[in-house]
Amino acid sequence: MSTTEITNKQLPLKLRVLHRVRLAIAVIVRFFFNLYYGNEGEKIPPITDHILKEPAVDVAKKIRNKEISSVEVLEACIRRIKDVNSALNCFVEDRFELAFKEAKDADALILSGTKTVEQLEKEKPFLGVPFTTKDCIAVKGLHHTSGVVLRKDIVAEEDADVIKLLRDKGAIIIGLTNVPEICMWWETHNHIYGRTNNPYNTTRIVGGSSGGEGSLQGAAGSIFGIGSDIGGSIRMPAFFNGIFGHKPSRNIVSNSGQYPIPETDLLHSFLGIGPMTRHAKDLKPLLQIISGENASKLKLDEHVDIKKLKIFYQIDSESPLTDPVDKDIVSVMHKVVEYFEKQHNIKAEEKKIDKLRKSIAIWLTTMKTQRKFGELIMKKESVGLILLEILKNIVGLSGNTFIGLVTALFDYTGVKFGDEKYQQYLKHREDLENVFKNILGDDGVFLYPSHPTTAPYHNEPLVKAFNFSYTAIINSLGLPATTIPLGLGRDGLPIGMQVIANHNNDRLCFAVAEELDRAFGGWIEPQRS
Ligand SMILES: *C1O[C@H](CO)[C@@H](O)[C@H](O)[C@H]1NC(C)=O
Ligand SMILES: *[C@@H]1O[C@H](CO)[C@@H](O)[C@H](O)[C@H]1NC(C)=O
Ligand SMILES: *[C@@H]1O[C@H](CO)[C@@H](O)[C@H](O)[C@H]1NC(C)=O
Repeated sequence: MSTTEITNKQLPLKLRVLHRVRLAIAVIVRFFFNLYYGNEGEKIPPITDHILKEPAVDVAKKIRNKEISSVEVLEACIRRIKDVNSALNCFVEDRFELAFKEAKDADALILSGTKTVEQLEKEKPFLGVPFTTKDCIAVKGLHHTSGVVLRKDIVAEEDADVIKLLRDKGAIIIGLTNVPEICMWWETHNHIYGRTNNPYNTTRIVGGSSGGEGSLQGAAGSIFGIGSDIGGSIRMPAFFNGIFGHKPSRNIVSNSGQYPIPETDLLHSFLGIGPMTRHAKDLKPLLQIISGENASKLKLDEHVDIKKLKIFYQIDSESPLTDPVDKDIVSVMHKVVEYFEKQHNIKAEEKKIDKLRKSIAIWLTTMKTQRKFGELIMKKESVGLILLEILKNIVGLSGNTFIGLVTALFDYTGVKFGDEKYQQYLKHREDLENVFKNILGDDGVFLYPSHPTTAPYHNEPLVKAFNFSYTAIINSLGLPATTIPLGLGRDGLPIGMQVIANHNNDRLCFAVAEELDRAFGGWIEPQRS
């Protein structure tokens, strides 16, 4: 397909005016948020246990080779969690005692010599490695609230499939991290555990919904994390907290044990459970494990020759509903393009995919189901009850978050599940999927912002509601995508981008992530100076 076919037309005047007005409002709003939040924020201490800075695969190797014990690694994680959690409020429930028992068992197995190091590497590649996951992914014996007050006493009776698969390979789950109410907003805050803060600057959000996990991984509180992503819930927190995060290709990783469970096959195809790590090289082995029997579809062992990749990029979604992309992000994406040209002689091709302008409308519409959003967060719901709850919220008496209630209210407006408009958007989704399939082929990757700005102040997403379109549209298309950290911006907050590949070509995303991890420095310890 030639670029001209998909070249964007001049925006209509109405939209250009709307865009200008939005920009003006954004500047004014930023000014007030600056006045309110523009303080130092809370400090977090430096990392003292060096093992926390290492890739999970290296930690696993050291444990197998008896260079460090699993118990020692676990102790380092617990010390770090205790050091940072008062400032970050990212970690919400532990199973430290059980984890200690499992770590001792792992060490005993290694010391017993009943298996060779090679056998252990093959059968239990993450033996003794402590990890964490978000509260909405079931861990037997721990709470499973999804940040919904009505669910505050619910305890999971069984592990989610991904947790089972990881434990089977020797990894040790040590606790849960915070999420937004029902995992449906991009600031992590709920009325059970409160609000989570960004390790690079606690006045900023961590993103959502795997926001507690993003914050904890950014702060190096466990060796790796597992998140889930239906609109950017892995990739936004990864971006805001300076780590790698991968949303797998559709229908590869089992969603069983995640709450809420998607209602339809289409929504299942949007949702992906995936790894969140400080090092790119951990992504592939972790996806290999959590894909279970589906791993073979991804051909993860096949070598990827970077020099043979086709690289495409687009820096703006062209949407009048989102801000222009921050200049630090634009500049670093250009540096990435230059890097591939210099190092690998690949001339990246810029795209202007016009249909991306519809991203947010496509996602919001195709996310609709018969179930009302409010049913997930309220005992009984109707427009009247939602309005009443909003009043209660304003005086601090509601179990629901403000944004949760507003979302429930908006659910009553606009397109209805199954109606003519809905069908039209299904068609738009399909068309856009075909555009991407044609561009990407079997050897293409697409570089695109994970988000247009660095981490906003707390509550600021309320006035930037649609800025998550960059990640959300990729869920609708079922494509694999990895957020890659690329240093810090002028405000000291992480910047980066996402790399997208065709269905089941997750290995191309990983090859690019590993290359750029080496070239651009990857994860940077927060508040290091
Ligand atoms: C997000 O929205 C806010 C407010 O409109 C704006 O300032 C910011 O730059 C936006 N970023 C993007 C990409 O939309
Ligand atoms: C956090 O952000 C505020 C407001 O932008 C700034 O004044 C402060 O210096 C930042 N703190 C750190 C630790 O960078
Ligand atoms: C494999 O994929 C199928 C179809 O998407 C899914 O139902 C199943 O849960 C997956 N299996 C695992 C182990 O992830």
